[in-house]
Amino acid sequence: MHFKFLNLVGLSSLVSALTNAPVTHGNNPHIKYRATLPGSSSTPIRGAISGHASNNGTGIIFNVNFTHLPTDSGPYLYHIHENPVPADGNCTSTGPHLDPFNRTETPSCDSTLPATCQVGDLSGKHGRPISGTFSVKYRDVYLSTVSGTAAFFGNRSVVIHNKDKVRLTCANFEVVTDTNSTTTATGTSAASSVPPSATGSPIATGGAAAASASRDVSGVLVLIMAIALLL
Ligand SMILES: [Cu+2]
Repeated sequence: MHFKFLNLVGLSSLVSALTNAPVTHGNNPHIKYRATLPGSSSTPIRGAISGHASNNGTGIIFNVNFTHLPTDSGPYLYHIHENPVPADGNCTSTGPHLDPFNRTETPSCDSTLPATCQVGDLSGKHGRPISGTFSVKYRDVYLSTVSGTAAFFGNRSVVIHNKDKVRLTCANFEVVTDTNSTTTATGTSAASSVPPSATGSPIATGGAAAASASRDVSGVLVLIMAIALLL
């Protein structure tokens, strides 16, 4: 009975820790990826999202600028999805959200604990567009521009959903050769002057969560060893 209890505690800690995303480092500040929404006839939504590392290479700074968001379909959601958009533009083909640590959809993302959210759940972590123009800039320390890593987004897509999660528009990230990493897709830096608000998180979130994630992982390793000894 005692062993069973220990196993349950260990397993629940394991599940909890596995959902935490690690902070990414070593991202090249001179590489930028941008996804530009297509000129679709089925939605008026336009705009782009780009991501690049800051000079210290930790995490990714995103510049988001979506326009013409209809007033009757929000608050919207937008995510980085696992697969690229195929040539026919079908957003359904982008598959699920980028979720390399198998956190899955439930419970929904708690923006105060971003390491526990799906890596690709940008609106969950940083706020949902409401209507009109949505222009924000934030750092997400869980995505990466290092090709081949779990949180790499450069070969993936962004999808905007209405409030009922219907996929309205989507676009692929493509590399942008740009040594001036503060230039945004539209050539303006309006997003950088937007103060943190209910719909946008401030720069440099997640430090504490990251430290906690790393403690959790150590704890889990000890628990796994203990479980292995007990079994
Ligand atoms: Cu999505």
